Amino acid sequence: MQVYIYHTPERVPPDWVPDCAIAVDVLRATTTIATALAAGAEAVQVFSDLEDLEQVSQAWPAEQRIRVGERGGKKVEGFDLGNSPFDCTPERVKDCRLFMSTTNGTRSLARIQSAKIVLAAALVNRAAVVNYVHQLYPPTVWIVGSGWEGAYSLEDTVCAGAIAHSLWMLTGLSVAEFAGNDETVAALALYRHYEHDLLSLFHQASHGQRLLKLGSLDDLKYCAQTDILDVLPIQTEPKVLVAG
Ligand code: 3SL
Repeated sequence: MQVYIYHTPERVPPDWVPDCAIAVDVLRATTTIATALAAGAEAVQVFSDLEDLEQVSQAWPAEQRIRVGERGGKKVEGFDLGNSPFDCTPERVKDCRLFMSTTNGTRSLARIQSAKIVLAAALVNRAAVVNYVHQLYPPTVWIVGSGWEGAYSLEDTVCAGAIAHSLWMLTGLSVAEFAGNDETVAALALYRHYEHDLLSLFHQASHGQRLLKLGSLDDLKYCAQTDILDVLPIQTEPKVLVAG
């Protein structure tokens, strides 16, 4: 198995489809997706474009649809929810489909939709994703961070490093055998440096600071927890994820 980390969807090679691709947007889209599916949501359907989302969700029964829209860290006007994992309680989301568009995370999922296996991962569900990938043992794995509007983000890199680190430990391979690109080696090092203080890294990250200014400290604390949800968000049709 070889693991390639890409910092943003823009960095993904255009002419190559991996055996398995994992989208990461730890602050906060993939954390929210994992939380919603763990709370019993029927599925999460992702959109890059808000108008497409409104049109497609219109065909769904009103009592079973929740429209999640975030731009710049804030809820989109007229939508049911913003992108906080705390909104995804069983009372609110059970048996509902979330129709979701966020600034960056849902674009990463759209970018990797053609991979043979598509997963969404965050720190909260890292172990569930790692165990599944290790059992499957696909020859090529991509971990794709979402970044912020095309730019690198610390929090997605440290989460990609956390996933890669657990997987690497299970494989018993050397770093040279395991790492498909330099980004993977760098993400492993970043994770090992911060693994016992992920929240402090989130405080330093520019998107962490953006969320703190919006009053979302509790979201940062929640998203910094590792392995608390045993849920595997897996794509069953393009851009639709269910609990596997
Ligand atoms: O960029 C994204 O996709 C979001 O996760 C950003 S936020 O954390 O909801 O602000």
